[in-house]
Amino acid sequence: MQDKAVAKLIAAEEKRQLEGLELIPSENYVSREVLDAMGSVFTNKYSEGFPGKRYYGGQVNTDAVEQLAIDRAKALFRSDHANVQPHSGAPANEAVYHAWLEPGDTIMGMELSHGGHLTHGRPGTISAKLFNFVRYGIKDLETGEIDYQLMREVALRTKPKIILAGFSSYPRELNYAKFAEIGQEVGAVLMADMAHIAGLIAGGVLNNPFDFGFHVMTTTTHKTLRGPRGAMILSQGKVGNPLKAPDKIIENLPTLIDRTVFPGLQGGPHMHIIAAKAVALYEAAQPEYKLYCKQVLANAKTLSEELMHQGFKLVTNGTDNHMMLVDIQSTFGFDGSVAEETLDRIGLTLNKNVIPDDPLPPYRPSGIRLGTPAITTRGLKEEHMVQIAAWITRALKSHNDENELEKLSKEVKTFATAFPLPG
Ligand code: DSN
Repeated sequence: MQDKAVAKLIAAEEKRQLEGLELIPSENYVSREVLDAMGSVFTNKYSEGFPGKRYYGGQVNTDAVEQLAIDRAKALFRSDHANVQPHSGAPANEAVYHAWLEPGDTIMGMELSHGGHLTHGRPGTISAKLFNFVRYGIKDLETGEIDYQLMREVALRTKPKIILAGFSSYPRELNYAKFAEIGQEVGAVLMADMAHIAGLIAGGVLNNPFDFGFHVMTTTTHKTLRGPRGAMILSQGKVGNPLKAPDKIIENLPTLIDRTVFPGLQGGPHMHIIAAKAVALYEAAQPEYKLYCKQVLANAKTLSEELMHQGFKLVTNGTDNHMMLVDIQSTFGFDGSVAEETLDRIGLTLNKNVIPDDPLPPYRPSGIRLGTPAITTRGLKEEHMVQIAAWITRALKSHNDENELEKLSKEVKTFATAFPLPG
């Protein structure tokens, strides 16, 4: 590379990734094939429109590659329609909201400190300025069970046009049948934001909301799905859906969504990223991907049990998926940002995170969030989770002890470099 400054930074980032262990639950390592597609000549092409209907010439290969991505996404998630153009998860969610809602309409989403995402109506966001968000949340912090009775009461009172199931920090399975029941009663469209768990749904280890009558699903493509950074919107467009959501909207949903993505929110799709999405979707349909997903869950279960065994307080006392939330403040008397910085120093990367009803502010919250998708891609198994839990415990117990942190950092580096980076 002629540009030595950027070349140096890329090499340094590769070294950082190799010598540490990635525990941020929304990150992963992509394959060489996904990297190659992202770095391909599709980067050079403008393709406003959709396959077969574009506004520029020269689309023979872009049409084919986008159609491949669409077909693979539909087959993998069992949907009638797929839009693979959203640049990332936030615009994918915006596109669904704007497909048929009017400013002032109501959307029901998860309480943010209980696990909901910023795009689920955090004050100050564009969607929160335009729409009226109402909430559901966790009833029992020991089990993580959602308060479905309260959800129903609020839904009956506020008549949301969308009921949104989904989260970025909730370690349990949602009861999609309950969502569907309430959605049916109030005539809401059922939307699932599956960004964190789409890969695990594709791999068959977690439930698919479409099997419970959901109408729309958004997801990023770079988390458990192990693709490029980007997103997709999957939708069902058959009239006669068992739910009472307005048939006209359901019938037109795919078209409304396509129009909202382009030209509503975006211009030219990123065809190199769409090519890489197609590759990732191919990989997620292979038998070894199912084994990967099983291992992600097995690792998460072992890591959460080991942490609890070491005395950590886990929100909901465990996990059903790939992630766990740990209440650091109540165990150690310091906040999650101190834990994040301490563990960063020894090569374990994770993020500070609010816990349900957190008394502390988001930048210095009580908890941390960690997960197993990336380390499982790296080849780590249950026995390694025991080691990681022990490192976390030792580091946090001696977070002011420079010598101990230095020693731990060397241990992590020696261990991590034995597991080459995929790709
Ligand atoms: N930023 C992502 C996460 O880490 O969960 C959600 O979009």
